[in-house]
Amino acid sequence: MKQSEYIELENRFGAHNYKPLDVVIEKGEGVWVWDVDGNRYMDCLSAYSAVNQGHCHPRIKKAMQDQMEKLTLTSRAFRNDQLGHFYKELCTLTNSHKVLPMNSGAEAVETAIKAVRKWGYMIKGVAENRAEIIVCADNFHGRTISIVGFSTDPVARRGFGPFPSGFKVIPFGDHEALEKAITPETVGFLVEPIQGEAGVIIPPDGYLKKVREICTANNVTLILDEIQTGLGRTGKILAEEHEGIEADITLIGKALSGGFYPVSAVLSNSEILNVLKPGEHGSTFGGNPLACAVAREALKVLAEEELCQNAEKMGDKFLSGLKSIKNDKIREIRGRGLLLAVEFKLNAGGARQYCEKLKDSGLLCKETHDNIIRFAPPLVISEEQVDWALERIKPILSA
Ligand code: IF1
Repeated sequence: MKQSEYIELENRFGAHNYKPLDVVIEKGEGVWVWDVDGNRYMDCLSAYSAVNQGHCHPRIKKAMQDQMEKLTLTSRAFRNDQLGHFYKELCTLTNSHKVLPMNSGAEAVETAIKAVRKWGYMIKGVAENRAEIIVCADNFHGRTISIVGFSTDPVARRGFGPFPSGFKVIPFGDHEALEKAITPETVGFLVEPIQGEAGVIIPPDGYLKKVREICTANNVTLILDEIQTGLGRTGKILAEEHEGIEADITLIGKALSGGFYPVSAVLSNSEILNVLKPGEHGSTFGGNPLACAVAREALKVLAEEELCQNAEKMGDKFLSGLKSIKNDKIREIRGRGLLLAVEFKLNAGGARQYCEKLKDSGLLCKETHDNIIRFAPPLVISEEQVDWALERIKPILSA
């Protein structure tokens, strides 16, 4: 079948809630993917940071195959032999006390919202139905009704109301705004350490440290959404480590399975997660043995292949390569680890045209907003592969 026929098929029978680049991928390995015509591309998006370990990592594949031969799903009505090991290994790696397993990132965010509200009523002593959660402008935390309800992106929200109340929006990167917004009814502050969808927006140095202090001083839980920034992407297991802080609740997903399966988790301490009692929260697939086996191996691969270290090293190299590009149309080039972005000026005619050209030269990239290109290859990328990418990116982005 021709690429155009695959595309026609999708367009005819599928909902049109995406506008993908017209490349039909059928195979992936490491940083590479191949389309149905056999053309090879370097994946510079990593499924939005879900394939940090590289496509079809052989060890994760083996773990998944082995587990699926034995047992895939029990539901949480019964116990399974993978769950406890998964909890313990995840807690050890992330320095957490307790885990609540879910599937998608949005579900982890929803879970955190439920947990901090309950904590607010049971422990902090907020009056019933008064709990308030502070979030940031230009946030991206997922697509459910309550999450899009506190989005500031009109496209994400428009036409989907009414939304749950109890959220207050402040600017990102402004700790004074947080201090001012907190009231006795504030139970949590939900924030991304680096805003991904907003265009890889890195807050001022010291922001998270200040935020940590303010939350502690006011008995407000700090909820870090590390679904995109976590698990090695920025050069650390969690991006919070860059400022030497610890969130009260950390959300991870995406690369927790290396892209094999939807696995997410809420990481927290006992005081917060113990407020959820039997029957108050759950998920048919959350914590299933297949998910646990896959995630356990995905975490081992991150640690044993030293992918944080590689992300830091290759990220520095990639960033300095990008920074050598001279083009008046570029506004800023920024990044941390292998989460990088080139932002064009608003009058540059958009980033999509560059993504199309990059695709034709063998790199798959995605614009975010109209004028920003994100570069986020799998963390297994080698020095030669970074050079390969830069050789192609430089002439295209210089033009
Ligand atoms: C889509 C963006 C990335 C996330 C953070 C929670 C979630 C995400 C920080 C929800 C998901 C994805 C979803 C994807 C696009 C994408 C994305 F461009 F929109 F922002 F990664 F950069 N918190 N991000 O980034 O996780 O429920 O999807 O598992 O197409 O919506 P999910």
